Amino acid sequence: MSSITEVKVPDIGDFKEVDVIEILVKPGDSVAKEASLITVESDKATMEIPSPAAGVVKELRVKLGDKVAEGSMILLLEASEDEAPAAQPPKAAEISVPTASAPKPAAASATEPAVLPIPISRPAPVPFEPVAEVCAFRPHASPSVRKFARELGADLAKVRGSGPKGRITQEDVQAFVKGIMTQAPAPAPAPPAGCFVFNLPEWPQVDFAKFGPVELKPLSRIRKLSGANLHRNWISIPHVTQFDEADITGLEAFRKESGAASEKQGFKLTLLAFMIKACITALRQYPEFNASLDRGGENLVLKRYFHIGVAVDTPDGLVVPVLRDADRKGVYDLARELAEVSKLARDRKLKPGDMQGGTFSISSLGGIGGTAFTPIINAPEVAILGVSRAAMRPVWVGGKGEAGQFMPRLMLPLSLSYDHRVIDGAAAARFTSYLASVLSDIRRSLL
Ligand code: CAO
Repeated sequence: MSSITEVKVPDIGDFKEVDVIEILVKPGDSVAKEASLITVESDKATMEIPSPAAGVVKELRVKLGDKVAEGSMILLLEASEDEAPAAQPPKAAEISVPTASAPKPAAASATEPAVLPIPISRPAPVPFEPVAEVCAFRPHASPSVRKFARELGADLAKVRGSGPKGRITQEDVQAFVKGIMTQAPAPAPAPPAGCFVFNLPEWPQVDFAKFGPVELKPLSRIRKLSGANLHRNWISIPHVTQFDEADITGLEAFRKESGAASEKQGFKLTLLAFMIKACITALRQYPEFNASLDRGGENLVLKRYFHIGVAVDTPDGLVVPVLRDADRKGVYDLARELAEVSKLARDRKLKPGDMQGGTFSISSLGGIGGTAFTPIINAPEVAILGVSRAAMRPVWVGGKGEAGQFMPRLMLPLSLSYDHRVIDGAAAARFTSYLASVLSDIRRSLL
C-alpha cells in the first residue's frame, strides 16, 4: 500500500527563515530516498532538503522565492510500497526530514492539524550538506548547480549568474558550456606572477528597458576576444602612462617631400612608419621596453628582435597585426606593409600568426583626434605607445630671455603606458623624451 507523506522543512540550525531558491522536483516526479527536493538559502549558507523516502511527488506546497522555516510544508509525497512503515506510524504532524547535524527528535504538534490520514514512514537521518559561503568570491550557486557544473567540468568562477543576487542557475551553466562548445576560444594562460582574485560587489543587474527603448547588439567575436584580453591586461598589469610631446615640424615637412614616390606606388608614406622607425631607435637605447616578464615573474626576457604591433581599428573591433623585423626595413617598406596589414585587418583576412610575437606596440589615434589617452599594454609586452593628433602650437624656442621667441611648431602628443613592475617612472620619462628627440630630428635614428 502506498502512503501520503507531508514533507516539511527540518531543523535548519540557527536560521529562522530561509528563501526557496530552487525547486528541483515537480508533481508526478519519482524521487529516490535522499534525492534533493528544494534548495533553500540564508545569507550565510545554501542547503538542499532531501526526500525522506522514495516515492512520487503528489503536490508542491512551495514556490520559488517563498520564505520557509522549520516545519513549513514543502510537498506531499506518495511513498513507494516498500518504503511504507512496517511499524505503527506516528501522527502526520510528526513528519520530519532529517536535520543538518544533530537531528532533533520529531516532536508532536498539537496545533498543526493532520490534513490527511497519513501513515508515516520515519526515514533514517540523512545529513544535509550546508554549503557555507566561506569566502566571498566563491561563485554563488546551489549545491545541485555546483554538482551539475562539476559533472560538465565547468569552472563556476567563469560563469555569470543570471539568478537573483547574481546566483548561477543550471541554465547559466548550460549556456556557459554551450558558449565554450561553439566558440572554443583558447584558454588564457595563467598570468606570469601570482593569481588575482577580486572580491568585488556584484555587477548591477538593471532592466534598461524599464527606463526607455533599447536594442540588443551582439558583440563581435573579435570584440569579445579582445575585450577579455584587454580586461586581463588592465587588471593584472600595474599601468602608468607617461605623457610627452615631440616637435615634428621638420619630420612632417620631410614626410611631405618624400611622399610623392610612395603615392606613385599606391601607398601613403604615413607618419606612423616614421614613428615605428623612431621607436626602434628608442627601444635599442632602452632594451627593457622591448622585453617581457618570464612566467615566474623573476626575470626579464630582453628580445633582440623588433616586431612592432600596430593597433588597427576595424568595424569588428580592435586588432593588432605585427610588423616583423621592423628594424631591418626602411620607412617606405614599413609604410607599404602598414597599408597592407591594415587592409587585411579591415577585410578580416588576418591570420592568427599575423598578430603574434610582437615586442612593442603602437596605437595611433592621430588620424582621428584627441590630445592624450592611456593605451592598455598588449601583454606579454611591457609597454605601448599611444599617439594622438599633432597640432600647430606656439612653442618657445631659442633659449631663455630675449634670445628666445614663440614659434609655430607642429607638436605630436605621446602617451606611453608601461608595466611598473618592470619599468620605473624615471626610465619611462627618459624613454619618451629620447623618443621625442628622435622624432624632432629623425637623423638621430641613423646614428
Ligand atoms: N596627427 C595628425 N594627423 C595624423 C596623425 C597624427 N598623429 N596620424 C595620422 N594623421 C593623418 C594622416 O596624415 C592622414 O591624413 P591625410 O589623409 O591628410 O593624409 C590621416 O590622419 C589618416 O591617417 P591614417 O589613419 O590613414 O593612417 P595612419 O598611418 O595614421 O594610421 C592605422 C593607420 C591603421 C593605425 C589607423 O588607420 C587606425 O586604425 N588607427 C586606430 C588605432 C586604434 O584604434 N587605436 C586605439 C587602440 S586603444 O583602443
